[in-house]
This record gives sequence, structure tokens and C-alpha cells, in this order.
Amino acid sequence: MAITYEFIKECKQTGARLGKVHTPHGSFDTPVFMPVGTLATVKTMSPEEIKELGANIILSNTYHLWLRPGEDIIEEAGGLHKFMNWDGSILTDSGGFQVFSLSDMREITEEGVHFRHHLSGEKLFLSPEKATNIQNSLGSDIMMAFDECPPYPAEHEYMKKSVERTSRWAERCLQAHTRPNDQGLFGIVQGGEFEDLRKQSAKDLISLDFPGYAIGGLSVGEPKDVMNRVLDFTAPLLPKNKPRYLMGVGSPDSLIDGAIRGIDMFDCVLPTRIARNGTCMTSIGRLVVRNAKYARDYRPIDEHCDCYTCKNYTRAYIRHLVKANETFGFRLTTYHNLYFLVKLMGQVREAIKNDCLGDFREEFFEQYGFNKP
Ligand code: PRF
Ligand code: ZN
Repeated sequence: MAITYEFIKECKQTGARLGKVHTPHGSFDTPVFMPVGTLATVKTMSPEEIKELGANIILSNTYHLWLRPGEDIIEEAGGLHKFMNWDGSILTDSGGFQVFSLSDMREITEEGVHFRHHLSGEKLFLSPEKATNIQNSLGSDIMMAFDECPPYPAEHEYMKKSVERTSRWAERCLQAHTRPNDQGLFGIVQGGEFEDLRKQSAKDLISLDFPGYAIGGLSVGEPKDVMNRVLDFTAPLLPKNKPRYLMGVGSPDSLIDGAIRGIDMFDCVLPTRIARNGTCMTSIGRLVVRNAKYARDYRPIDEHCDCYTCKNYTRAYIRHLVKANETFGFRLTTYHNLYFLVKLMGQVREAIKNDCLGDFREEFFEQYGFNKP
């Protein structure tokens, strides 16, 4: 099997899982945060910098790479790893979610999704087979099944039809998959906020025996307590000997609360996206470095951070760069935010090892300001 999960231990205080995932491009410790490199680059960062800040797996997108430069070019270059000079692990999302969040005028049929390109207006079609073929051409270590992620809130009746179709699509993805020996295909559990549908979705997908499972359809506008409640009843449905991935979640509080509910993998554009408008994650909450109050502040972004940015540059300097739209400013804030989340996950793993993730959560939330009413 291309992807294997090594379970190490459970935190006695919370039930969070410590583990390791092995892929053809190396291993990573879990729970893990995966930086997002949509267009075969983590915006502003070199692969060497991504490695240096501690990430061993990144995420990229089928939808975007299919539209440009086209998967044929990437395949011809020797695959996505070689194309972008990244020798760590890569997970590609299937395009399912991007079609629903980015494109115009969608029509969903049993066969797949017809839609128009959000910029050019060009007519496009994506199906389970097509999404799988593209990911086989890209050569990612972990591929995702082509799913439907309905908006929140959705009616139970619609969601049931959608979940059943997503299960049939998952089977078609498995059938179309040509490289099961060096690429692992994960199934995606949908079902919105409905316990019966999450159960049905998990059961359908587990019977297909994927090497890993994702929970999709969350962080789509629902309140945090709804997400946590859905995780409470969904994560325990999944096999203990396979990795569990919560898609599109990356705020520090949700990473900790997800790990506590048994999630092993996370990704999100949040740290890199907010970095590019000058917002930094710190141990005491978000810092908007653009603010006038930092104009003469010669301290680092985060006084408790030992990243390259914080060791060498001040808030005043970074504020100046960001306000002047200087690329180097965005590189510095991006580096810091990714370092912050990668380090946070290291702390989460250490707390699981020591059976004290509940205590760590309390302390972190207190510091970060989440406990304020
Ligand atoms: N499905 C897929 N990708 C996703 C999601 C999903 O439901 C989400 C939901 N937060 C993010 N990315 N394929
Ligand atoms: Zn830093």
C-alpha cells in the first residue's frame, strides 16, 4: 500500500492520537498541519524554506493545476514533485470543493459537474474519472476522491441525495485509479450536520477500503460548536488504523479541538492568506502588523517565537514593507505564520506524548484569548 498509518499512542487526558504517516516521499508525524501550495508553490516560499520551517507535507490543487499549466505539462516534467522541486510528500485535493466554491453556473449530474471557468467563462467538466486521472498524472502521494461539498445550511433531503452520489463517485474514483502502489486515494465523508448521513457516508466509504479518510463539508460557514459536535460523532466512525484528515481547517483553536477529537491531518489557506495582508498569528492572538501602533515598534512579531522572521526583523520594518507592498514583507509574515502552526502541532504532539493535551489546550486558549467571553 502506498500510504500507511503507524499509530503510536493516545493521549489519556483527551483521546487525541499520536502517529506517523508513511508515503513514497517520506514520513510525517501526526497530528500535522499541511501548508497549502495551490498552484505548485506555497505562495512566496521556496521549497527549501518550507522544509526549514518544519513541514514535510504540502497540499496542492487538482482544479488549479488542471486549468494551468495543465497536468500534461506536469506529467511531462516528471510529476509534480519534480516540477516544483519538492521532495517531501504532497496531497492533492480533487477539485470537488474548488468547483463548488470558485466556479460559476454549475450543473451537477450523475456523470459529474459542468461549470464555467470563473474568469474566462470557458465551459468545463469535471468527473470522478477525470479528477482521478489528473491526480495520477500529477503523481501526488495522497489523492482525494471527487466529492460534492454542499453549502451550509442544506436540507436533509438534498444532503442525503448528495451523500449517496458522493459514495457512487468514490467508487468510480477507485475504479479509475491507475497507481494504487505509489499513490494513496482517500475517501471523503460528507453529510453536513446530520448524524445519520455522516454514518451512512462513513459506512459506504469504509466498505470501499480506502487507505485513509477525510471529513469534508465542515468549516463551510457553520458555527464552531456545530463543527465540534459533528466531529464528536463522525471521527469515531472511522477506522483506527488509518489516517483521518479534516479538510480546510487551520485556525489554531480548531487544530487543537480537532486533534482532541481524533483528527490526524489538517490544511488551510488561513496562515498564508492572512500573512499576505499583514496579519500574524502569535502566542497571544492575532497581530495586525499594518496597524499604525507598530510604526515605531522595534520588537519582533512574537516575542516568544524563534523563527527566522522573529530572530531578525522588527514589527516596524515588516509593517513598512507590507504597507509598501514589498514582496519581502509577505515572505516574512508567511514564514512566521507557517512556522507558528507547524510548531503548534509539534507542541500538540508533545502534549499527547505526555497525556496532557487538555491542560495544553487550557493554557493555549487562555494566552491566545479564546477563553474571553
Ligand atoms: N471536499 C473537498 N475539499 C475540501 C472540502 C470538502 O468538503 C473542504 C471543506 N472544508 C475543504 N476542502 N474535496
Ligand atoms: Zn516568528
